Amino acid sequence: MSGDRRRFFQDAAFFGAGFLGLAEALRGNTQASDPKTARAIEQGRHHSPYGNHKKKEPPAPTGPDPYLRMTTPDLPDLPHEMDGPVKVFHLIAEPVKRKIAPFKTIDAWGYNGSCPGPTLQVQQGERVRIIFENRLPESTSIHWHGLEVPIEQDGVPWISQKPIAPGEKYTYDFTVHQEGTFFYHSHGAMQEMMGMIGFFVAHPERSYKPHADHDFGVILQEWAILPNNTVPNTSAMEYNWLTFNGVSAPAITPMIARLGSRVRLRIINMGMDHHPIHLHGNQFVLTGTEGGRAPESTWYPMNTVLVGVAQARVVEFDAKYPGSWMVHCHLPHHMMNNMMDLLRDRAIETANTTDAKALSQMETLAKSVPFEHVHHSPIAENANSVPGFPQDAFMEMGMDDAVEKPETHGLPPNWSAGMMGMMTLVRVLPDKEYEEMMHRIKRPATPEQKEHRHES
Ligand SMILES: [Cu+2]
Repeated sequence: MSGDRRRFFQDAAFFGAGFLGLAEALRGNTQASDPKTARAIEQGRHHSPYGNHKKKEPPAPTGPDPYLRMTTPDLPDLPHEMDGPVKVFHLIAEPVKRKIAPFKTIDAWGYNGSCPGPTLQVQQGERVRIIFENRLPESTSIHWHGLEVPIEQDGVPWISQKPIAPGEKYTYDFTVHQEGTFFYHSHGAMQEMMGMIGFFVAHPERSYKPHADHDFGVILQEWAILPNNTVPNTSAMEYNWLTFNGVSAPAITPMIARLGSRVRLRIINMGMDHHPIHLHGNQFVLTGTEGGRAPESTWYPMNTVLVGVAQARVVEFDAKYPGSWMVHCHLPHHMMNNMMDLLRDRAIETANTTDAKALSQMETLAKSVPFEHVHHSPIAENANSVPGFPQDAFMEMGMDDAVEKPETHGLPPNWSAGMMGMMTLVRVLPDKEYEEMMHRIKRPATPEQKEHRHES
């Protein structure tokens, strides 16, 4: 493989896609309950057999949440309003443009302008009303995965309800008597693979023990998107883009934890593959599944947790060691993004074009994007004579500036070259650095500060 050829494939990995706009801002909270919905509730169609009548009064509707909220990096929370003791959410299914990497925006489907959808957070015992609107071009419904709801609320087309037609609204209404890590998703398999999933977290009535200081959520997804395409192939069985919360490394926002704190990490999977999620430099315990909290007697040390399809896994660890610790899927092909640099040699035959044509095309594209390939890892002089070369070295493409955000402040130069696919960091910071980081996150770094952003 000539240097030019290699360079072409490197470029193709990042420039091959369309240059579409940023994901739309979160939309929500705009719909009012319609008469049909109100009537349905009055008629008791949504009555819970789990007996919210037995429950004591839900938590007070005003004031700060009585629990530690989960943070979902790169995804918003869905706002709510209170109708008496009922927590009311407005959830809208719609097409979404999602920027999964600095130069790759895809046409996915999601909720309220976000893919995956925004996070819903409630407390055990609360009654919720989700006023749902379908702005997709086809029918859909919402399934509340893991939640013990009345059959009318189960969200399976034709079994528990009629499909919700385009333009229609539907109200889901139930009492959350469980605690744990749940999710909502379309109950159409292909719609799931277009991205239609989100977190539904039920915080316990009484805090978990031991107490956690940080609570993070990660949604695992895989996508099959051909070069120069923006629409995922939902019938594919092989994937070339792997995301946490709808973003591929190195664009995934690192999680920030204070040294000495206890960190909870909730991971859910709504894809076609299983993902062994590994944490560097620490041991964690499995404290919960998609069914809720696990008894402490079942906890044992581990550092890799297999998150199967439709499962939730909750792990906790004490952040005893300062540093930027990787959290990543350990399947080798899930630690990469689009493997177009390997197209010609190993996988798919590219379009029939000459090197000259291809290079000219790539040069034109490269000029239009402020992105350069620098910081290649060294290779041996005889590299080209060694069978199997190249493997990883030439895939390392730093793009620190393109993915810079307050949470990446202080990472060593070219940090982004080592991060691809399902990969992020838990950055465990001592008090002073932690406070500075929190300040920076609230107020993004100024250009002057940016100049001094790297550790020496
Ligand atoms: Cu994986």
